Amino acid sequence: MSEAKGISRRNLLGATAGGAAIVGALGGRIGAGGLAGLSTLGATAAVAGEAPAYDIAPGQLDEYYGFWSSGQTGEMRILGIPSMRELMRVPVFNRCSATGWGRTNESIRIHQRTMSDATKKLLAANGQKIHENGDLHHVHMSFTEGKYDGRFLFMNDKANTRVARVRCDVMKCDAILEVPNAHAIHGLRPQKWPRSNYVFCNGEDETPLVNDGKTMDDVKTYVNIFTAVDADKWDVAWQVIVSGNLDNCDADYEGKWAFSTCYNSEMGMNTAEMTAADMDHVVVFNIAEIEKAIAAGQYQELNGAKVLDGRKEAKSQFTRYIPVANNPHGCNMAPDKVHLCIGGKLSPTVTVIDVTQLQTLFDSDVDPRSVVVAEPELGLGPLHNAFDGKGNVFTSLFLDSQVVKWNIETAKKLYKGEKVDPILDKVDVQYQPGHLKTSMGETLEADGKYLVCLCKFSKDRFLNVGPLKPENDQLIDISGDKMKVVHDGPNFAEPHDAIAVHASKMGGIISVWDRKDRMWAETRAQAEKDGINLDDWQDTVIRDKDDPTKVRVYISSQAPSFALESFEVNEGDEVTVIVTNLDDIDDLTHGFTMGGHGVAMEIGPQATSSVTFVAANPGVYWYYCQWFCHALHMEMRGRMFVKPKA
Ligand code: K7E
Ligand code: CUA
Ligand code: CA
Repeated sequence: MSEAKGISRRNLLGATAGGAAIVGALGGRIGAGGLAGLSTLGATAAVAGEAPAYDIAPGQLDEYYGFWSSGQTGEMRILGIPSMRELMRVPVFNRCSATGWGRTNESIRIHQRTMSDATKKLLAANGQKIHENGDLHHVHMSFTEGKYDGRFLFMNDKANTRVARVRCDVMKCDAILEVPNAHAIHGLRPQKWPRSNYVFCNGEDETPLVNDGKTMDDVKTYVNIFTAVDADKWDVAWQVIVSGNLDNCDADYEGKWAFSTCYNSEMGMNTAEMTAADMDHVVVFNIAEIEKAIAAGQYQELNGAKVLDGRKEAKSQFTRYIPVANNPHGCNMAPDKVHLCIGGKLSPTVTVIDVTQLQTLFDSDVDPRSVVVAEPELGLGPLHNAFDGKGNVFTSLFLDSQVVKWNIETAKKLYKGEKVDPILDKVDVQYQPGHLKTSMGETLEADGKYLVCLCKFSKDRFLNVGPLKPENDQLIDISGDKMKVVHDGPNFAEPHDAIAVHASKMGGIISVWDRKDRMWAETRAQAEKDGINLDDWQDTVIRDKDDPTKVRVYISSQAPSFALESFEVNEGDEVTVIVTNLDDIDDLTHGFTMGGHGVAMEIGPQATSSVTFVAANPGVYWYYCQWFCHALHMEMRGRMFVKPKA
C-alpha cells in the first residue's frame, strides 16, 4: 500500500477493510500552525459563562508543552499545559519496553559512545551493556539570547553521573555523556547567553579526587566538581574543583556567571555533620576567567578532562563563595537579568543576590555578602523559585505545603529597613512542593500565566492505590493577583522539575522521519556493506562472511505486513534484525517483537531500527508488530525458525 504524505491515520484506517475508527487519533498537527485557534485564549479568559482557558476540551490543543523530569523512572515526559494531559514519554536513561530504548542497537550506541572503560568493566561484570536506570531530576531547553530556541532539551542522571540531550525535532535522545571525575550530576542548566554553548552540571556527591580505592576515611582528599559540557560536541569543555558540594545551579542572562548552591560546605559524611555549620554558600563561577585559564593551558588533565582548582584555598579568580544560611537548595535566576534567588530550605528565607554586582567580588576584597540585596522570610522550607516576568517570585514552601508569591523590589526595601511586607499571596498545595515552574518563567519571555507545582506527596488527593502513591503535579492559575489551584495531576515517580514552553517555540517537530537521519547512520553503513538498499523493499537474510555465526535479517515493513514472512537461523547464532518502516504517513508506527527473546522496538514512519539477540533454543518463534497500525495489525507477523545445532 502506498499512501501520499499527509493522509491522516483516521483516513487510512477508514479506507481499509474493517478499519472503523479503531484509533480515534485526531488529524491535527501540533505546532505553531495548529495554534492559531488558541491565540485568543489566555489564562485570564474566564469570561462569565465561558469555560476558563485552562479547561481544554477534547480535540483542543494545549497552549504550552510541559517538559517533565521523571526522577528515578529515568525518562523525560511531555505534558500539555494547561490540560496536564500526558502526551508522550521519552525514554532516556531507562530501558523502555515499548520503544526498545536501551535494547536497540541505535540506542545502545548512543549510550556507549561516551562510556568510560571503567564503566564498561563494571557493567560487564554484571552482565550488562549499559546502565538501564537513571535518576533524571532536571530538564531544560537550549537557549538563544535568553529565550528558548526549540533545538535541544538537556537533562541529568544523578544515579550514574551522566547528562543527556534530546533532539526536539523528533523528541528522541541523541547523546548521553558519562561525566568523568565528578559524581552524581544533580543541578543542571544550560547557558542562557549568547546561546547554550555550555550545559552546567553539578557533581553533588564528593569522592576522593583520584577515586581508586586507596582511601575511604581520608575525607580531606574528597572533592566535588563543577562541569561545563560543550552542548554541541557533547563532551566536557572544562571542570572546576570546588570547596563544599554542589546542589542546584543556574546561569545569568549575560553569559558571565554560573552559580551553584552548596548544602555541605562542612564536607560532612552524615546528616549531623552536613547541618553542623550556621552558613553554607553559593559558589559563583567566573566564565571568562575560567575560559582564559583553559586557553592558556593552566589546567591539569584528569581522565581526559581539563580541570581547574576553584577551591577557596586556591585563591583563584575562577570562583567566589557567598555565605548563605545553612543548607540552601533552589537556585533560580530571575528574568529581570539582575536577581538570583536562593531557596533557604532549612532557613525560612530566600536570599536575593544582585548578579550585576558580582564583578566587585573578583575585583576587590569586599564582603561577599555585600551582593545580597534582600532576604525575606517567607515560610518554612523554601525550596525553589519561579518568576512571572513582572517582578514577582513564587517560592515553594516544602514544610508549609504552600506556594508564596512575593515581590522582589518590596523585599529589597524591607532589607534596607523599610516597614513593608513583600508577601503578596499564599496558597495551600497538596502536599510538600519541590520544584515549581511558571510558563516561560526561566526565560526573557516569562508570561505570568501558569504555574506548575510539583508536590512530592499526594496522600489523600486520589483514590488509594496502595502504599506507593503518585506525586501530585498541580496547575495554578497565576494570571490574577491571587493564585488559584485549578488542577490536580497524579504522576508516577518522581517528577522533580518541569518547564513550560509555549507551543510557538516548537514548530520544528516533525511527524515523519527523514530516511537519512543520523540515528541509524551506522546501521545504514552496515547495510551498504551487505549490499542492501535501506530505502527500498528488504527481505534478505545475510550470513556474515567473516563470522558465520552472525546473521543479519533485513525486513521492511508496510502496513499490514513485514516483507519477510519467515527466516531461518541456527541455534547459537547472533541474530540482528534490521526493520525499516517504508510507510510515510503521520502516526503510522510499526513495531517488532520477537517472542521469547526480550526484544521489542518501535519503528516510526520512515525509520530504521535494529536489535541483536542470540537464538538460543531451537524451535519456531513468532515475531509480530506490537504497534497497532492497521485493521490487519494482528496479522502483521512472521516466523523465525531456529534450527538445532547439527
Ligand atoms: Cu528535587 Cu531540583 Cu533534584 Cu529540588 S531537586 S525538589
Ligand atoms: Cu504494523 Cu502493527
Ligand atoms: Ca550545611
